[in-house]
Amino acid sequence: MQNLRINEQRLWEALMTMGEIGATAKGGCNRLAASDLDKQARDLFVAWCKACDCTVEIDKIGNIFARRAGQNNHLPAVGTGSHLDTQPTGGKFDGVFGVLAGVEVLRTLHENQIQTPTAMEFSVWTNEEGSRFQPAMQGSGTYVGRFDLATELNKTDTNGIRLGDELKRIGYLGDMELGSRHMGAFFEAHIEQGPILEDEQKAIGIVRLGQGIRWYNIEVIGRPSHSGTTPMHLRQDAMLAAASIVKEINNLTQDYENALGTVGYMDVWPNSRNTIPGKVSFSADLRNPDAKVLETMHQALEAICHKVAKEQDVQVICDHIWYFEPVEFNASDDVKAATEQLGYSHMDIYAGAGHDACYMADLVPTGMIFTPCLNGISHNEAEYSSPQECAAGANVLLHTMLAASERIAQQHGTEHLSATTEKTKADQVSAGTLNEALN
Ligand code: HGY
Ligand code: MN
Ligand code: MN
Repeated sequence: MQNLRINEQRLWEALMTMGEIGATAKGGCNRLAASDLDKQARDLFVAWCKACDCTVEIDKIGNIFARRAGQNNHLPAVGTGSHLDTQPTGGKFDGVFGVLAGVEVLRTLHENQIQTPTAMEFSVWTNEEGSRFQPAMQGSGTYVGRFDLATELNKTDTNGIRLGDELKRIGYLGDMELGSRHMGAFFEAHIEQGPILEDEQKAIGIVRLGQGIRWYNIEVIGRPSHSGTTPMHLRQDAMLAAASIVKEINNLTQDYENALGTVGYMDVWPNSRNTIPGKVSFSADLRNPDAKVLETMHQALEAICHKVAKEQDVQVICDHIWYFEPVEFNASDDVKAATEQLGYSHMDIYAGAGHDACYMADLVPTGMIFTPCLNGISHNEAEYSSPQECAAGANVLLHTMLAASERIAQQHGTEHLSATTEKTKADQVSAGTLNEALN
């Protein structure tokens, strides 16, 4: 088993085939959550898994679970997975690499007819990106109980279309209960989406922590008025106020180590060049690996909104819609052991982006495997990871999952054994009973 390796070429072909679904002219992917393109990608994933004798189930928020049976299917399974939805100008690797590294692990086990001690589960999580519907990691967050199912299914996109209706339309509004998979460990492979592994020339990132995230919907309400007849001192200019807040968000990040602040979405009303904007709605994304610093940044943002409202005689509504608390991955050492066994260069790192594994860590021992990406670029059509880098990540995933499966079987075997040992002292339980109990 130590010499088992995934098939680099087959993984690359899978990535390029999946990348054709929603392909953009600049070589990226535009495959928004619960869109027809997302359906096509999901269907392809399901077909690939069924071709390797998996059973497939869909839960009530559209998460997909493909299960490959093991020797003892009563034991908790080892899971892996990521997401297939992309940013509007996304790449071929964000999320997709983690899903297809899982498929490549599946194919490697299948073609070598390896029966793993436990079942293995390969998953796709709904709307990890949080671009079309908010928040991010919506499917995994709802699965672990961080979000309310009905509330999330009622979320709408900017055209007022409901997530629940879209999942139904694309055939992925399942009936499986959330949180019901019997898993004992979860691992997610993902491109780093930053420059560190490339700069440090490391093949693998052992992800120790997922940083904290706070998202906001901010609405500035001024007074629409004629751009040619309204003196500057009489204006209630929603755009000027919004721009002041955007600039202040950038300034506040200078005050704290590792602080990040981004305004990525903005909607202007009435959006006419000769009318002073009456209303500007925009997003704010604050991040920090330290929960206390992120809380201080949150308070600073609220103070900025009050200050601008007062100084510029506008109304500012700052709606804090999502808080993701920094998370430590408690199965990172499994990833490190497999990486060292395989001889790949590696370093500890923390995740700047959110990931589905960040929520799975609520339920089971969880780890993440990072691979480098070219110039640290992501959420960009130029996103790129080489076949060799992808293969390294998938090999680490394969051996991390195999080791976890062995460990779970031993743990349970030991429990059974210790239980049986207790019983043997009392009533001579036979080996047959042990096998019966394990199977
Ligand atoms: O926002 C994030 O970090 C991720 O791309 N959903
Ligand atoms: Mn991602
Ligand atoms: Mn992303």
